[in-house]
Amino acid sequence: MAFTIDSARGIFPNTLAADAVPATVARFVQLKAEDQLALIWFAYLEMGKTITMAAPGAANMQFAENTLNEIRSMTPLQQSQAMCELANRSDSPVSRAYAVWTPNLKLGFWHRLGEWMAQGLVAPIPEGYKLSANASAVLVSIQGLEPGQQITVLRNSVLDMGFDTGKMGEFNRVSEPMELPKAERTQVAIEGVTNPTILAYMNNMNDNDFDTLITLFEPDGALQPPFQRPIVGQDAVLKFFREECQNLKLIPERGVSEEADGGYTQIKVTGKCQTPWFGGNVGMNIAWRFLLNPDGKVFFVAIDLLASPKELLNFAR
Ligand code: ECH
Ligand code: GLY
Ligand code: GLY
Ligand code: GLY
Repeated sequence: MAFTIDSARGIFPNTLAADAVPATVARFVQLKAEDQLALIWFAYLEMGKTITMAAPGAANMQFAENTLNEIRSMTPLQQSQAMCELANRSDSPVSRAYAVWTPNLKLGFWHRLGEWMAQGLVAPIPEGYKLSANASAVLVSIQGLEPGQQITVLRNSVLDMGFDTGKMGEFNRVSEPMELPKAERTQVAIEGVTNPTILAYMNNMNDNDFDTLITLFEPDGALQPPFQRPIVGQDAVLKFFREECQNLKLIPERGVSEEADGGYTQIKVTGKCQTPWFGGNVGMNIAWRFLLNPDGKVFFVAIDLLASPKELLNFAR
């Protein structure tokens, strides 16, 4: 075999990812729970001055409603405790419910709590709360990042919360309802890339047509999201698409395509990606590093959040 998943991960090795993101999250998770919650609260207030976050639709939040209402009916002290237990990844009922939610449900849950905190329905961060020196330093680091990296730090910090599913035995993941593929189909154009698999990848992702999208992958193909290990095999990748990729907007701009060993083709594309949470307010700078097998199927694709806009033009090998 010309490539393994592991060797495929090394294609286009000069691609510079935003390593400040995992570095900042690693510092964040070391902070005590009160500091974590207050830090995000301050970051969230500040972000709210310049960019708006879309509220998830009620239908999307239905599976988190019971837990949200439980929290709302608690005393303020219990509310603060429940939030600290989430940050501490403690074993509590709320922390267990949260653990099995897909990322958008987790984010939607905190979005609602944020609204309730602002309205005084849920215990706020105490007036005049003073961050520790470490927490202040982490906040300063976040403030220094570009918006696409800031929202990735926020997202990844929130996904780290809740009880560890690894300690739970069998469980069923709880996700938002699936939407139908879009009737209006996207047609991207990529400067320097005409490969039909790549164009179909972008278009089907944008159209939420995951059943078609997955047919572009070979059965053992893999997808590596930013700062994660590869997800391997059509079943697992399709599950990921359904749970985490609804309503994304991929805006590829340019790329290069070249032959690799064994009849494979390696293609790097750069451009932007928008999340439904922020729409056109935040464009993340992205690279897609594809390795296609001799039949033109995706053997591997890595999605990287780039270190800077300059990286959008980096096709050095
Ligand atoms: C409050 C205080 C108490 C504690 C907390 C609070 C609330 C915090 C809230 C945070 C909300 C954060 C949000 C962040 C959203 C980030 C979304 C991102 C999306 C990135 C997507 C990418 C997609 C890339 C991909 C591509 C592919 O080709 C394949 C698929 C895939 C304030 C109450 C916690 C409310 C909403 C960063 C990059 C391009 C890999 C997916
Ligand atoms: N060059 C980025 C990576 O291999 O992950
Ligand atoms: N508490 C360690 C740190 O935040 O760096
Ligand atoms: N508003 C973000 C979502 O689609 O859940």
